[in-house]
Amino acid sequence: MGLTYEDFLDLSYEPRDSDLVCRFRIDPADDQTMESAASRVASESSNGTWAALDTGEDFTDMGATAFAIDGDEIGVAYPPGLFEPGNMPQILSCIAGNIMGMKAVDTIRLLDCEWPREVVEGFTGPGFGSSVREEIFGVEDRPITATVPKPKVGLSTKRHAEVGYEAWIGGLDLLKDDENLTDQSFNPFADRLAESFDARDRAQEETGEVKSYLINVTADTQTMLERTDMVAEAGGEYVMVDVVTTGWGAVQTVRDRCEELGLAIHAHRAMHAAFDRLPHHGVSMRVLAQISRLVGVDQLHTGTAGLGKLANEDTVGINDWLRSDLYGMRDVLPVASGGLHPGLVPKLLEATGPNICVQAGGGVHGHPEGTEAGARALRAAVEAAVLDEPLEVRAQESPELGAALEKWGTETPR
Ligand code: RUB
Ligand code: CA
Repeated sequence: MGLTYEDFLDLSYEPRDSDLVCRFRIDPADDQTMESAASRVASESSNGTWAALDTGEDFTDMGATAFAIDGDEIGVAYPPGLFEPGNMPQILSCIAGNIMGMKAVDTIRLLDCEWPREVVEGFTGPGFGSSVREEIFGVEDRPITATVPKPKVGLSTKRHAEVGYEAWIGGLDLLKDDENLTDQSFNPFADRLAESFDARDRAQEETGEVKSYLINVTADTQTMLERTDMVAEAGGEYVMVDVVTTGWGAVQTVRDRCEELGLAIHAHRAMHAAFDRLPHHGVSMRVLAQISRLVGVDQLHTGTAGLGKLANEDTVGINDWLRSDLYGMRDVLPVASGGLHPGLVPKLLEATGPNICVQAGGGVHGHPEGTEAGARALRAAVEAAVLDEPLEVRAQESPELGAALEKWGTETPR
C-alpha cells in the first residue's frame, strides 16, 4: 500500500497517447544513480514526497512514470488528470517546479515536451499566429519587418514617435517598444500611445501601406488589461508583453482580453536566458516557446540562428516546432532579433525561410544617414533576399543598402 520512490520508475512502461511526456537532462547527486534520481524526478513533479505514504482507498493515483533512461536524459510520462485544463502555471508547478531545486540532482533541465490533445485543448492558442502577415499587413511573399528605437530607453515621447515615423516611411511595417520601456516619466505610456498612433496614421497615408505598433503593456495584470483596452481604443492591432517577466498566468489573462478586442500579442522573451542559458539546468527555450504557443501569443522572439549578438538555442528547430501540427492550434510567427543588420538578412532567411518577422534596432538607427535610410536599407535587403538577389546587386538601386553594407558588411556584430 505504501507509495515509495520506486513506484515512480518503470522502464517497461510505454507512454499512452494521452500522457504529457517530458524529456529531462539530469546529473544525479553523488549518492544517487540515474534510476534513483529519475524516480525522484517523477515523484516530486507529480504526487510523491520523500516519506513513504499510506495512500488509503480513496486515493486517485496521479503519479508520473520515469519510463526511459538514455545516457544523461530521462523520459517522464504524466497522466493528463494531474493537470487542471488550461492552467499553465499549475502545469509548470509540476513539470518545472520543485524538481529544479531537488538535492537528488546536481542539475536538471527540462528539454522538451510532447503535449497530448487533452492538455492542448485546454488552451486557446494564438488568435492570429503567422497570419498576422496577411491579415494585418496584406503581405504574403516576404517577412514582416520591425524596428526598436535606440537608445533602448530615455527617448522623449516626441522623439520616440518621430523615430517611429521615420522607420515607417522608410518602409518598415512595425515599430516596437524595447522590453524595459513601459510607463516611465520620460516617456509616459498614454502619451506615447497617442503620439505614436498619430505618426502611424500619417505614415500610412503617405506610404499607402499598413503600419502598426508593438506597444509594451507589461505591468501587473490589472494594469496590463487597462493598457490593452487603451491600445484597442487607439486603433492598435497589437500589444507587446514581456512574457517571462510577466508570468504565464498573466499572459493568459491578457490573451483572453485580446480575443475580445481582436488584438494580436507580440511576445518579448527578456529573462528567458535565466532559464535556458546553461545547457545542464533550467528550462529550454524550446519548452518556453511551446508554452508561449499554448498560452496564445502570436509572435515570439526565437533568436537569429546564431547570426546576431545574443546566444541562441536552436532557432530553426524551435521555429519548426512553432509551425508544426498541434491538434489544429494556430502557429506562432518567429521574430528574429538581436544584433541584426541588413547584411545578415540573406543568411538569416536561408536558415529560417521567409515566414518570420525581421527585427533590427541598432542595425536600423545606426545607419550612417539615420533611421529612415536604415529602414530603407533593411526593407531593400529583405526584398532582395526573398528573390535570392545578391545584396550588392540590389545596392545599385538602393544607395541606403549600399551604405549599410559598407558600414557593417555581412558579418555578425561583436
Ligand atoms: C534588439 C533588442 C531586443 C532583442 C532581444 O536590438 O535589444 O531586445 O531582440 O533578444 P538590436 P531576443 O537590434 O539593437 O540588437 O530577440 O534574442 O530575445
Ligand atoms: Ca560559470
